Amino acid sequence: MNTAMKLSGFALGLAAVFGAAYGVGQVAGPVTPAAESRHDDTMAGHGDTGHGTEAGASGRLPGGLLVSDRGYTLVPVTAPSGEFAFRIAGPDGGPVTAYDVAHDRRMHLIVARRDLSGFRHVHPEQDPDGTWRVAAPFGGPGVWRAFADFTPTGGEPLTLGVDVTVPGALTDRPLPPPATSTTVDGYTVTLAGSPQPGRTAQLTLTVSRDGAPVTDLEPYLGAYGHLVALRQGDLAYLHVHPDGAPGDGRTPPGPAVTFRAEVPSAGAYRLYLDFKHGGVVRTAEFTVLADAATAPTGSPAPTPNAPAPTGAAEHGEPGHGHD
Ligand SMILES: [Cu+2]
Repeated sequence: MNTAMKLSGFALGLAAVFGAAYGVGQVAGPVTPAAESRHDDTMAGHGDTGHGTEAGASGRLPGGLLVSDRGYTLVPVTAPSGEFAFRIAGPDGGPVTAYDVAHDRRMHLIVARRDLSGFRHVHPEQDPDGTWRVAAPFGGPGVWRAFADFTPTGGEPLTLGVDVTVPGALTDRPLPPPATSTTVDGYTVTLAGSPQPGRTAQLTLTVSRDGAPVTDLEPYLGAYGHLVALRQGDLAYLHVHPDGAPGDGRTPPGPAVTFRAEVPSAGAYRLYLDFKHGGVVRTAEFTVLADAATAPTGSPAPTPNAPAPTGAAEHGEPGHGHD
């Protein structure tokens, strides 16, 4: 199978899942509904017959909101101090031990603090009994959301989420304001495009260093970039992969990496781009507003559950863009 087609199809499939959830969000959440959004024909290619009927039939939520879905449950288990361990209980109640490889790994664990001020993407090791273990994935005290992103063999791709509290002094950090440029570790990453509720939007991230475009990005987990979006307020999870793949003969290794993403509602989202260069994986972060047309420029608060920040540069590290 053509890898590029497969990756593209995967990303579009995720977009379709978020689209399916959109109708649910309209009913359940304090979100701004987009007027009668319509799927384009790429969605039709996946057999989508319209988001209303699909949402009603599947009842699917965005990824990461559920600790148990379609018979699979994320179960944290007791672990030595600092380590995070969990297993996935399958439909028969026993631990799942067979997983498909997706993007080079059988298990992707993404952790983010509930205030979106910390993010890591790690790969746990599996014990023979099915328990997954990873050393110290959490970046400090607070309430963290742990997302297990995996495909059980014989099943569909799933993202389950669970809260994990790391004891210590808690500092709630406001979400940085929206920005289209950020820096991390001497790299500047710019964002073109903005997510649209209920519609597939193109997001292009361009990497430079010292003013020069980076044209030798390295493949990381089978792609030149991985983009995770988390919705402020409930951390609804979206993970998309770029158009094109390393070695497909048409995808240059930077400086631009293009994604197609569909978010389930208006609101504020934090985007995390993982990219690899010089043998090191770095994460560039952005705050973006979906449905920016209805939100005042510079305000990250288009919805009642998105409080305005009281200050900038609160995350205590370089790499966060601010206006
Ligand atoms: Cu991963």
